[in-house]
Amino acid sequence: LIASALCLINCTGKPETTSPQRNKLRPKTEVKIGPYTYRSYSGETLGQGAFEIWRGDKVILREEDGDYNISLDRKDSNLPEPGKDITGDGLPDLVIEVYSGGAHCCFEYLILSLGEEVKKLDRISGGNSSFEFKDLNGDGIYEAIGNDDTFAYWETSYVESPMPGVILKFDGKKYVVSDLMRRPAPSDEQLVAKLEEVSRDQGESRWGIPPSAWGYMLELIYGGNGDLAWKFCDMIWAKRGKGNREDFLSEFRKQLAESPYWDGIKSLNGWR
Ligand SMILES: [Ca+2]
Repeated sequence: LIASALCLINCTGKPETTSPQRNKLRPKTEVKIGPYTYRSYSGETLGQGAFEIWRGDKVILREEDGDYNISLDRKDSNLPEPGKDITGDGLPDLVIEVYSGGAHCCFEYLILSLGEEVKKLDRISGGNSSFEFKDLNGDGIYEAIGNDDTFAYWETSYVESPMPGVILKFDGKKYVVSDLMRRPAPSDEQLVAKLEEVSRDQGESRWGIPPSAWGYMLELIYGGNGDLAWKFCDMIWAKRGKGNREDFLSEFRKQLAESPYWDGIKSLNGWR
């Protein structure tokens, strides 16, 4: 009720946060892409900027309450150059990185198609992770490369939290887990070497095993070698596990299923 009441006041006129007294917007970046002009603005504090897409004298798309960046805003940018077709349909695209501010969180990537119409193709929520857009396999369609922060703060501090790498591809409609994430399965020797390394890790948890243990399990799962993750868990548990391993695994699986990439991770591993 409160939300809709506020909307009646603010959604009809200029939103309160952008009124001159509250948050003065300063022009930041302007670039022309075909018939469109992209304009971004900095707010008084980080995370209070805005962007607009103009066609002629009309604003077609506007968003605010974020820090909006395109590749021109950065040297060595992780984003494609404005207007570059990254989806393979021949139409220009624009990737806008949205940063909401705060100590860590949060990055989002808005992918726009700027053809006859402006279309929002997808919005990737990176959470604590930034993403890089790059054509990894040379097919002309850009992959989005980042990390999954589903396990941030899980059973440990932020710095010790594993964040497995993800590679997303555009499937014509949205960004989904790419087969490029597949890694060759480690040999028995490699698994044993990893076991030695992880057993020596000083890191602690209430489960006895260090965060690097489930970090490596995630690395195996995110490389399509999930069945070896359970094997590795047995191995490390025999050395350092505390309490019931099945309880740990059930909590771990529950957290894993929270991942925004869970469906793709399941098919990568042939799990149902
Ligand atoms: Ca395109």
